[in-house]
Amino acid sequence: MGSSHPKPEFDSPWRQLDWNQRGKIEAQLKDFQLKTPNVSHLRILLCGQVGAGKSSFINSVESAFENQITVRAGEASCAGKSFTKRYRTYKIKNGSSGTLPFVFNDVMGLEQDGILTEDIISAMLGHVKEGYEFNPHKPLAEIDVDYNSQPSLDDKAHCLVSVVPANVISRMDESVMEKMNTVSQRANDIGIPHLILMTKVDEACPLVKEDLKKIYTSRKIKEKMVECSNKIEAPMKSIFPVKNYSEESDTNDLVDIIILSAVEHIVNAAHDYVSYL
Ligand SMILES: Nc1nc2c(ncn2[C@@H]2O[C@H](COP(=O)(O)OP(=O)(O)O)[C@@H](O)[C@H]2O)c(=O)[nH]1
Ligand SMILES: [Mg+2]
Repeated sequence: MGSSHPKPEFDSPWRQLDWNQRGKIEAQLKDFQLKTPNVSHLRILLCGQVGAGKSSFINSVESAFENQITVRAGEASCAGKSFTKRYRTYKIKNGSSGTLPFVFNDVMGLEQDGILTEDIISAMLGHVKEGYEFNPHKPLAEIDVDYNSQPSLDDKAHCLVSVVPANVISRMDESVMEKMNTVSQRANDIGIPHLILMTKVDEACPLVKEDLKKIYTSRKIKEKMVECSNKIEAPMKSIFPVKNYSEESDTNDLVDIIILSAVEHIVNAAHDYVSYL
């Protein structure tokens, strides 16, 4: 092939993912314990446009831990309206013995007519009470009953995760990007880590769709990550390409490994943050 047609696949992966270590990653997460007496769980805030795969990611994490497909966080069956309107915390079960020491929050999509930037920031700072229904036309105000004026460390987010689908990065809405960048800038000012989940890698690259193990050898995925890095102004190392469970009826090791290793990085970043508070 000539230089105008670069090979669609690199000879070796540019990031390592051990495809035999599903059990090890899972065990590490299940055994993970917080070393901070003032925080009882790590709170991970997911944001992104409607249809980005936020709910699917939460469900995929739960599915990986439960060894079966679960659909607790409402997933949209078709693109369009934002399914999630209420602020909800998702805990993940740890066998029959309790829950894992990290939780996820899913907010309404941030497209036009979606969640307001100030509301995502309020959620990040712990001001939004559980169950609050976001209003795209009016931000949560200090006088509202759903406003938590004295959030504890547990109420605050310890990691901000932007969820961006690999197959729409090139044509992502300017307003979505702007909201995302405003929120991540704020996170950065406070010191809250910001990571990016680049979802739907299967939709972005046929090689990966066919064989998930090619996620880090696919030129297309690397290109998408670079594009993501430029648009969201985040370093490559903070971007995690993932494939969520979407149409599968059973879990499998490859998806589990991709999902769990992303969770591991998110949890470590959140833990680092609370460790130095
Ligand atoms: N092929 C594929 N589909 C996905 C992936 N993640 C999510 N989806 C699908 O995208 C649609 C929107 O996902 P959803 O989780 O509801 O997005 P949310 O609005 O961000 O919560 C659903 O039909 C999902 O099944 C992925 O990684 N690959
Ligand atoms: Mg959702």
